[in-house]
Amino acid sequence: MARYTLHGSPHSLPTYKVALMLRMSGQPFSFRYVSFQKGMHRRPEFQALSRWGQVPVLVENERVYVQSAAIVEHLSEVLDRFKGPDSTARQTAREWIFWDVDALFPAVFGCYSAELDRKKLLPLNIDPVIVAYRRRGAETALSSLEARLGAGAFLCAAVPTIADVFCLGDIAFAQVCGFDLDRWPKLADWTRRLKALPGFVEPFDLLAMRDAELSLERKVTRTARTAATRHFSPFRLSSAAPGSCRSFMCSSLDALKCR
Ligand SMILES: N[C@@H](CCC(=O)N[C@@H](CS)C(=O)NCC(=O)O)C(=O)O
Repeated sequence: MARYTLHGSPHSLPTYKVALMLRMSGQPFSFRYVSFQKGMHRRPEFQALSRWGQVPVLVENERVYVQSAAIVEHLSEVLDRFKGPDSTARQTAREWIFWDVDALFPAVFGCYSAELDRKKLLPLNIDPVIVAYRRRGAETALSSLEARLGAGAFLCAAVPTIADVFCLGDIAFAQVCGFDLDRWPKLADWTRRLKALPGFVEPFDLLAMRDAELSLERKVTRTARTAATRHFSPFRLSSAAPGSCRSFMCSSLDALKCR
């Protein structure tokens, strides 16, 4: 049986999507926390692992996989989960995932960093005009999802596919950002049904800012929530070296002082 190790951060939406796919597929895995603040993603051992120096990275036995969308599609094949009933559903799922990477993820990600700023967990000082602009962008993406959801159905078929799992990862973070899904009734219903599936766990109940072994038996809820909250709430801010990271998330997270 294959052994899986996921390298990433609980604040990384793409990391959560891969963790969710593993979890909802009933696949145990090891989590290795990559601390941006400690510059772990710049260390030679991580750079050797990750072609673009980004999380998530999934190691399956000895082989390394990067890019959350490609990882989730690979997991679907090897674990034989959420594949879709036929080639049409599989192609549609691929199209939804590309849409997510293109539209939903950047929109929600922009709101999540603004949310960290609002909670004074990051010294970003984002202009309220920019925050409103980002929230409008996310609302557009959520409305787009709403418009294409049929009553009772999943995105590509009568059964959930990787497209549902992948988009759900971003929707869970949209809720963390305070979006009330009741404004989008079909989206709210779709989210409820997906979250009721075996293995679903909310972002900070699934991953915390520490290494972990996630087995099927593990009671993640209380233990991980406690750990995540402990690390999440009392973040102290420290100055990040400006421009030291290639991505906004990276530079944002670099500003966190994690204990
Ligand atoms: N397209 C990538 C995006 C991954 C990504 O943006 N990762 C961020 C954290 S959420 C990262 O590692 N940033 C560090 C950097 O770019 O230096 C995926 O879906 O895996």
